[in-house]
Amino acid sequence: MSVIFSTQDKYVNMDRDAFSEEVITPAPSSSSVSPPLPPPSATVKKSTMYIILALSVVVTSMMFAVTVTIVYHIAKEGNTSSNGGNAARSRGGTDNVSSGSQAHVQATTQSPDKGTSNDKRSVTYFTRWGRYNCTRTSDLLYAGYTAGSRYNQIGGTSNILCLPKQPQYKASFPGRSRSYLYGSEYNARGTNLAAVFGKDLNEHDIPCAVCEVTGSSAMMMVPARTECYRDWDKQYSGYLMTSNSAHNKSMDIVCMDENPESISKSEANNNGALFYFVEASGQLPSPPYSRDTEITCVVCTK
Ligand SMILES: [Ca+2]
Ligand SMILES: [Ca+2]
Repeated sequence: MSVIFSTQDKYVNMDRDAFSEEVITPAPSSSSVSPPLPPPSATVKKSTMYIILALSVVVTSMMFAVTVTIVYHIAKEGNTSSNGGNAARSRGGTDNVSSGSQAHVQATTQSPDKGTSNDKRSVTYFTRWGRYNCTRTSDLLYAGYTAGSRYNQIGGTSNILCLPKQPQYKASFPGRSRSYLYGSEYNARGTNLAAVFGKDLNEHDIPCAVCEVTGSSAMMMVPARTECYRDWDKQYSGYLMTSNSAHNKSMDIVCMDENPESISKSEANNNGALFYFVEASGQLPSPPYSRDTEITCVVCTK
């Protein structure tokens, strides 16, 4: 069915159903041609937030890792240059350091060796003539017999030795020796050994002891003294003794302990290396040196 609309009013001849259709369904407006975008849903918003958050975490982690790496390399280079500088200074390098710094490095390098060597390696020794034992401040290394050449021989040695009680031998070929060592005796009959030592040791053989002193590095025997000079420690004092001036044999002069001992059962007169007191004579100033007085001695360590 069709209806007639006024042409004056822009009536047109239209199909009735079409007209009804238009009444039921309004004609699309200009806005319906370009409809607005629907608003983002809540799911889309959350996803975006998660992505942004993840990206932030990744970027922050990367920046942290880069920072840590840079700091590590800077610190490593600092240590390397520091060690290199010390090494160069230890080798006498020419890097720009103050003399004070160089002195500190050298002192630090040398100090352990110096301390160890001075405290633990320093040792000296002396022979205590006329005794089997050592002093309070020394340790016995060995004890034995005082020996030398015989009093009436021209050759041989002038040294006086402290022979150990237990010798160690190598080759043995009897009869080919051309020099001899003898035992020794206190032989100062004319000067009255008993008056000096307080006991009669005439013809008795002489013992000896080799003593070591830890913590000291020097030893000296001072003649004509009973006390040490400053900063030296007294080990023992006694009397100078050596060979008789009228005998053929010249011998070392030794400091015999003021309280001597003798080798057991050595009273027989065997006349090997004979020891006598020593007295001042000749052009030595008198006073203070006096004739007929036994010259003293002291053994000191430092
Ligand atoms: Ca004897
Ligand atoms: Ca004798």
